[in-house]
Amino acid sequence: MSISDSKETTQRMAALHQKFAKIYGHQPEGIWRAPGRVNLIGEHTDYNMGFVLPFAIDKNALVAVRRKTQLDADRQTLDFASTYGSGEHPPITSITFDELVPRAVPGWAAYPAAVLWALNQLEGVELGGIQLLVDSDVPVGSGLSSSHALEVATIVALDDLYELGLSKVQMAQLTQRAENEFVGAPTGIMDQSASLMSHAQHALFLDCHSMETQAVPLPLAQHDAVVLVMDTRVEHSHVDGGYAARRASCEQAAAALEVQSLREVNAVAELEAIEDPVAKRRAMHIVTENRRVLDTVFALREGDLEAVGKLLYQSHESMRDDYEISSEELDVAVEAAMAAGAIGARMTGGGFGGSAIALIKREHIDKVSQAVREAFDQAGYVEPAIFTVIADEGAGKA
Ligand code: GAF
Repeated sequence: MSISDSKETTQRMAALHQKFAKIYGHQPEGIWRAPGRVNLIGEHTDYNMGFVLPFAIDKNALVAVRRKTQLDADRQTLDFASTYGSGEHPPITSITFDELVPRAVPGWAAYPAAVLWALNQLEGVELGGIQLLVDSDVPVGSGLSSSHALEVATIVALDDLYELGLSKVQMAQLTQRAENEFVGAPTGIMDQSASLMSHAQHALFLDCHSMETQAVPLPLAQHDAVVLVMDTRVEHSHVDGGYAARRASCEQAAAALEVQSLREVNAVAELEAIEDPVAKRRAMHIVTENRRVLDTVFALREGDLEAVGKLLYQSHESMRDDYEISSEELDVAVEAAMAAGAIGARMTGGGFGGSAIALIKREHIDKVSQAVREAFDQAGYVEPAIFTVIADEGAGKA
């Protein structure tokens, strides 16, 4: 069973239906669901055309949508509302298609708006006004891809309602365009792909160059193991400079090596030709991380969780030392989890805050959680949010 069938989701859906009717005075035409993700390994490799290995988690965005009709007075406006922290009467953000301009929509509404904008760029597609209500339990700013969940829920809803017949790859590419051009975050294609293409109890092995995927079984139950998320509650954002700077360094390194992307570099020795020491270190992470993804897929297929754990920790070291995207809080979480017996641990997602993950034995959940909480307390950090996640099914009609 996946979370989409769970009692909790059914209850959330019923509440969303009711709230939609209350806010907009109509029933929604349907509710669509898109999960957040954890990236097991393969960080910042997506925009280098490399390999990633994320999985969708049992936390998701739900989007209730209704297309406006001739009978709606303001039938050309796009109305967005969210249940998030809004009490009984959430405010409605209304914009016209004329106002649907890159970087012009503030706050969370930028994400569904970005998707409408991206779809409208397609030849032959002309969307009308809609009413949309969002409910999400993917923690915001925690590196678990809350914004992509929202974009993906919106695109699967609109694809269904307008019978656009988009493939999952097209939807991933369109949401990437939405994020890059409309929201202004220069992100890759991993997060939306994970939300769209994942399968329950599997990780998604994605080649970001060919967009080929393989579902890799996660042998967690066999080993009585779980994935623990340690959200540092230090919010991160990809619109800020750090992410773009890493991307620019990778492009600089690729140019120095005269290759299209760092994906084409197979051996670390080839990096000697890069003169700039920072670009060289960044490229070192990408080249070694691509290799670690392939090795992790192999180890998962062999059922060798110890080997997976080692690769996760090596990935963390590489992000801390070569890519320099970790933070003190993430390092403390990872070290405390490892010292308390984790099989492996690493920061996950874009970095500069957000979450780390630990691969642990189920019997160690309390011990590891407690150790991380104590380490945060001693360091004077805010209390982390710690919870286990399961690998869930990708987006669809709820
Ligand atoms: C963020 C981005 F959105 C992804 O595209 C990816 O680059 C990730 O950071 C790092 O692996 O989540």
